[in-house]
Amino acid sequence: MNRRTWTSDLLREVGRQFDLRGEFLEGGPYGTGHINDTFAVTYDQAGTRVRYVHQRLNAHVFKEPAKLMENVERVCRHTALKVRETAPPDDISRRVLNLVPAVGGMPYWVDDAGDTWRTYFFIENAATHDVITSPDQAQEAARAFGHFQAMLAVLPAEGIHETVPDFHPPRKRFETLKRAAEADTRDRVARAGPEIEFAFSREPLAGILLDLHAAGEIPARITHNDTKLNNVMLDNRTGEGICVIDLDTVMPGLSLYDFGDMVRTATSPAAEDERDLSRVHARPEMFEALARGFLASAGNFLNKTERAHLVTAGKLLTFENGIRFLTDFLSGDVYFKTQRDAHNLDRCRTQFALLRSLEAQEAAFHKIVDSVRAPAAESA
Ligand code: ADP
Ligand code: GN1
Ligand code: MG
Repeated sequence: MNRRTWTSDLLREVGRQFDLRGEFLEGGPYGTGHINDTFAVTYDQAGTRVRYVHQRLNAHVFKEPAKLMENVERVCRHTALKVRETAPPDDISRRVLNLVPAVGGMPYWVDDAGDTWRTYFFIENAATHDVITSPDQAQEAARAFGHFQAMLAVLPAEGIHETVPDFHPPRKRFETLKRAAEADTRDRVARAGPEIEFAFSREPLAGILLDLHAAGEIPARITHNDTKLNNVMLDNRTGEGICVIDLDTVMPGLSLYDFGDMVRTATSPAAEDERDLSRVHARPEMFEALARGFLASAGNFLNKTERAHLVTAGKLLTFENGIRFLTDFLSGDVYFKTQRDAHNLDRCRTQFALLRSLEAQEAAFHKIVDSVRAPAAESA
């Protein structure tokens, strides 16, 4: 059976499968994630409106949803304990994702089309931002992601499954691009000539962190692996980065991949799919804010080599996402959600424009890193 199109009735039905109280009032699609189907639903609980998030996992991307949900449950449980140690006692449940169990106690429910659903408390009075407008936002988001990594540092890696095989290794991503360009199954290579040429010209970038890791200079840790800035909730009143979300790719990875994706998503003032490339560039003040925030919470466990490669990581993740969008464009838009023709090609172009801007400012950005001393580290 095919994936079911969403209707209020579908959301009511999903709600009945979870341990929710009260009456369904309304619900609909929510957020701008590229992968899962996310819905916000509102219930009336004895006169109070309470919201939840239902998510239908992307079955094309996540082949083993039960294992993925084991990870998510484990990470939620672990971070809930850690957060209790440092968060204000009257504001704990907004600082961690809270899974609502399905009727019967499982952390998810599988519908008759075979799709997996989960439900979280809706984190109120906070928001995610697709484009970052102030250095404070960048610093807070980076601090929150660094804090998240610090919390995961004490989680035993053995229990964590690899939810998407070869998710980051950029050389593999590059090989996949090559194969897609050679196969040209959708006759799209002709529309992406300059982008393919640019990707090939930057191929050496793909191997830098992998080689350092193979040489034992940078360790694998449990990382988030999808630290785009709209995967952290910032408090609407104080601006504080209160909760890291989107835990589907928490698994062993490199810390630098996480920092690099923040650089990719916070330094440009333009949207990821902006068509006016003159608007795409890396803002030094945002880079500095990211470095400050990340080093404040992760500075105590990063080694010298990691610290020395923060700028490279930004370039690499921007490149990696550029080649992923390009690959998906060439393959017929099978992975990322798209809303228009050539959407993935537009996204690829912004990534490559941002990479050029990062390259042009590389020396200045290194100076920024040198000038940001890791403050006395926060404890996880
Ligand atoms: P995707 O994997 O598709 O990116 P996310 O888990 O990032 O899915 O969710 C998509 C968006 O939904 C987020 O960017 C955020 O705005 C919103 N969201 C997700 N979980 C919650 C939550 N528990 N409370 C409030 N908003 C949420
Ligand atoms: C996806 O799920 P979302 O929208 O937060 C993708 C990331 C990409 C990002 C590009 C599981 O992130 O890896 O970097 O799009 N997530 C997955 O915007 O592939
Ligand atoms: Mg997301």
